[in-house]
Amino acid sequence: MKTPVRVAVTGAAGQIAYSLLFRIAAGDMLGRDQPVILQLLEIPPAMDALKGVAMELEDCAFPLLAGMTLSDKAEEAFRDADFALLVGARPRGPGMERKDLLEANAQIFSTQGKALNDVASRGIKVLVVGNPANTNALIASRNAPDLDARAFTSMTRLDHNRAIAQLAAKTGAETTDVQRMIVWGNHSATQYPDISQATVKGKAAPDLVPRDWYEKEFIPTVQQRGAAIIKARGASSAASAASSAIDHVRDWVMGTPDGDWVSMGIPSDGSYGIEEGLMYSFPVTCRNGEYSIVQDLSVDEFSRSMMQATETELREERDGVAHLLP
Ligand code: NAX
Repeated sequence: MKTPVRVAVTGAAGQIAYSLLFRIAAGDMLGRDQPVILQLLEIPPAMDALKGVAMELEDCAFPLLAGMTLSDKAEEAFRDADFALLVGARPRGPGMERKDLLEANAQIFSTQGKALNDVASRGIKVLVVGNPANTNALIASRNAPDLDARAFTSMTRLDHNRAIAQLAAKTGAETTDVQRMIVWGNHSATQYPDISQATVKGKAAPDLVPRDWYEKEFIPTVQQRGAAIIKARGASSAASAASSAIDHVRDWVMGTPDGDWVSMGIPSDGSYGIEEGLMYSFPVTCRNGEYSIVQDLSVDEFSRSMMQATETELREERDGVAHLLP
């Protein structure tokens, strides 16, 4: 048996975690031969609920669950962590403006970035799920100067998976028939789900669907899917978000399949003209625990303007929290 790895999860008593933790402990994220120690972080009022979740995890008698810690202190939860899934965030309350939400979360993620910097494993991989995910990841990373900036990523895999499901449904194909989907930019309504490179059973996707459907139905449906789930379910996406977080980390660690790629929010290196340093979603391939941006894809005028619109929003979010960026 391998040595256990330490996986820190924040917001561990929340909705997403209620699905995520059980999948991690079952081995879906890091493999069926990789024991894990879960290091769970919550805020003090949620510690009782967190104890309940921990009792249920215990009751599953997962063979791979090698230990658990529960804490309301980031320095405890992140100690020696090999992975951190930052799910906990402040939800938008009544009367709260977008900038208030950004500010409240910026405080949380600057504190957590500092704690990761101080106590986490130097080889840590971080996935930020809590919204606004891209900007929260940027803040955490900038507050962790001793860690590799590339260790911080944000989740657009749910958007990527949603886009695959929509295209598969439209073309009467299986999701596994769809390859080379891209989600560019922010995990928000400005994201650009791009099928220009996508294939369905090896055929170019743009040739299989009407342009009108792509621009007027597909893109808005993927962009607004989170809101549609809230309307239908009365609560935001939880199990699907957890499943996508599992996909994100698994592919980062174990690699992407030959001939395909995934979308991840990562620090821009200036590829495709996107401002360096912004936490922007790109198409990436993963090998040996490292991701690289897929290069030299053709970008037409429509795509360029969509990619820039979401970049502009990310710049504005970053500028709004500039005082918390060292
Ligand atoms: P919940 O409100 O059910 O759970 C969040 C949990 O985080 C709560 O238990 C809360 O006590 C805890 N928390 C708050 N501040 C904390 C802190 N400073 N340290 C540790 N824990 C803290 O929300 P849930 O449905 O689980 O969603 C979590 C986050 O994911 C939200 O920000 C949500 O907007 C975001 N999402 C991101 C998605 C993505 O694709 N990137 C999709 C799904 C989801 O909307």
